[in-house]
Amino acid sequence: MFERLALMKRLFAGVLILTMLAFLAGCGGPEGQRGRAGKGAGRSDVTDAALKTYVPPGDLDEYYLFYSGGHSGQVFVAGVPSMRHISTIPVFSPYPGTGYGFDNETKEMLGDYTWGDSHHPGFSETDGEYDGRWLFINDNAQGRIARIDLRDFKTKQIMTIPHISANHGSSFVTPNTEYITMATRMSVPFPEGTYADITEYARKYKGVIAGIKVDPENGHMSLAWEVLMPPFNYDLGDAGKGVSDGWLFWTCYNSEREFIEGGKLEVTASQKDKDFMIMLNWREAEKAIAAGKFKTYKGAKVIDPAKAPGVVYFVGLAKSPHGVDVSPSGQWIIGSGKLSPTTTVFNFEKILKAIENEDFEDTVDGIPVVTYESVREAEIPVGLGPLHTQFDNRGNAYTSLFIESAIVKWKLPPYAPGDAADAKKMEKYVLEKIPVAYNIGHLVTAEGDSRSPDGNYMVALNKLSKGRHISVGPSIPESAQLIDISGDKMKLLYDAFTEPEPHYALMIKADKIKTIEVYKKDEWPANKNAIWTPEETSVKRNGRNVTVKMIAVRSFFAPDVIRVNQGDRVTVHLTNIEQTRDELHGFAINAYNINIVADPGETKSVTFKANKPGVYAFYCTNFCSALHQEMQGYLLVKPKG
Ligand code: K7E
Ligand code: CUA
Repeated sequence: MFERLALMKRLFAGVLILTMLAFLAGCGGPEGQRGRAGKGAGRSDVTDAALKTYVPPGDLDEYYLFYSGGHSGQVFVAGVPSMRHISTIPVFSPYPGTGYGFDNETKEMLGDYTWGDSHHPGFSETDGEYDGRWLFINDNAQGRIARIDLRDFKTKQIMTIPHISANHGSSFVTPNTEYITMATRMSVPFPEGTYADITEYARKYKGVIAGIKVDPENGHMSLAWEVLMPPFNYDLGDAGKGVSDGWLFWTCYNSEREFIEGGKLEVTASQKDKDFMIMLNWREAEKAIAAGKFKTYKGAKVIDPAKAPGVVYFVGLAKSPHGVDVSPSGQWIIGSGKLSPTTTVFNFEKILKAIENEDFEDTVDGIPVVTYESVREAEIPVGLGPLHTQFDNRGNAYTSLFIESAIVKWKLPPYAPGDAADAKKMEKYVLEKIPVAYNIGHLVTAEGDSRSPDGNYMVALNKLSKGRHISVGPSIPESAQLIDISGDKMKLLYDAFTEPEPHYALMIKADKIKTIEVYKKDEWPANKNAIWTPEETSVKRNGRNVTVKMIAVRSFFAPDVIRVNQGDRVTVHLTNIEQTRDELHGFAINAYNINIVADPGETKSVTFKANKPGVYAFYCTNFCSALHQEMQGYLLVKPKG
């Protein structure tokens, strides 16, 4: 009944919009605009697109889109199909809007860094399906990985491990969240902190790939093992599923293993016709650890693959590989080389057979290279600059083409006998292309990394978007284009714009995420500094340390005056005792660079040195009631002597 009502509302709104659009088209409004901005860039039928993306006021989106914020260090949340930005989750960078990076806990999580470069979000999974519990995201700059709790959309853990320089091949999740990945993008001398001149690159520099164990109860991440790898650049990854469950995959470039000073890596790393795809058997890695086949460096258990056969294999992949993506069944592993006009489909069953038969064409640093011809299913002539691949529920793959500025849809195997051997015959499996605006990096389909993609929506994440919006100067926001993939033809529905700079994104059905409304006094793990009544508030001195237990509730702080002496070390534990959704209170002390926010039922702590004498006002930063302006108090810092 409720659904029918919503549908009728939606239909009515649709008709209204159609009428409006017909009217506007007549006066040349959006039509003229569209012609100007959209030339050759995938115009779609406007009315159809409007109907498919219009979410009437009060209605809800069907999907969450979580996209990485690149070097903003954040994760952005939007709704699909509306593409409306709903929320920003700060992860690797302070965010005054939520007080993130100002309170003691988040400050400690950020450590010495004030930024990160978030690239690849990964959902926790159960049986290969997104389970809506946690979102993991990597930092490509400081070699870190973070976990966001999807009950409250907050970052709960940021982990650094030794030896990983620039964690790009991350954070890819195994089908039951046993592991998430980390990998070195820019090889450095091993172990971490070692000095070796760049001329010793080939010998002394190393890459590391790592398995991060996830506690199934609380999501806590810990380092399980690392594997020492040749000094290549480890790029993208994915986790096996179905037949390839138990395996992890990465691409790499610069298998030339050189960094020539002044030699331009773009040239030197593109000498060879093929680089590699890495295949790691994580159950074998576990066995190697159990059998003691590792050495400990700075607390990390590091496996040398030459001494632990069966853990890692290579297979050739053309040329300057970037994306590797595992199909929903797990049988097809798709590798794309940026400089190759084809994308390669490997057959995982053939890979297993080749490994079993020791069908190897080479060995690199003790790592067997599986014979390419034995395991390649087909090369698909997709077009120029293939990067990343996603999937639908009808046996199709979608590959982003950076150079062509398009998405190509093609058919996954099986192919007719004999076709794969003949490049000409493979052309018929390339079904369709849609131009995007412009120069796409990643793309994402609804639940596209799970065992059962939904096959309805796809988002193109474009790099050099060249406008298509009112101008904001020389720096143009990235664009995210929503594309309908439910029919025979891909249809562009909507252009959205984002802060810098989404790399990958993930789309999950909205009803899979079960958020809390408030931190319930009795249900949420209690903070040891929480208090719930005015009677429990206190200001206590212990030598030069002053501890304040404070409450915030509409519309006052208690205590509202804090007296300290210049030079005291002051800690304020602030509990927002509200149990009503969205009743947030902030706590900012002027001139002390303090700005924390407590959600309903939450306790936040902040410690600072009261080094400036004088009187400083504090106030609530979040508008909380008609008397929000009155929610204020004073910090009195008595001068020395
Ligand atoms: Cu292609 Cu960092 Cu995933 Cu950017 S990466 S596009
Ligand atoms: Cu509390 Cu404004």
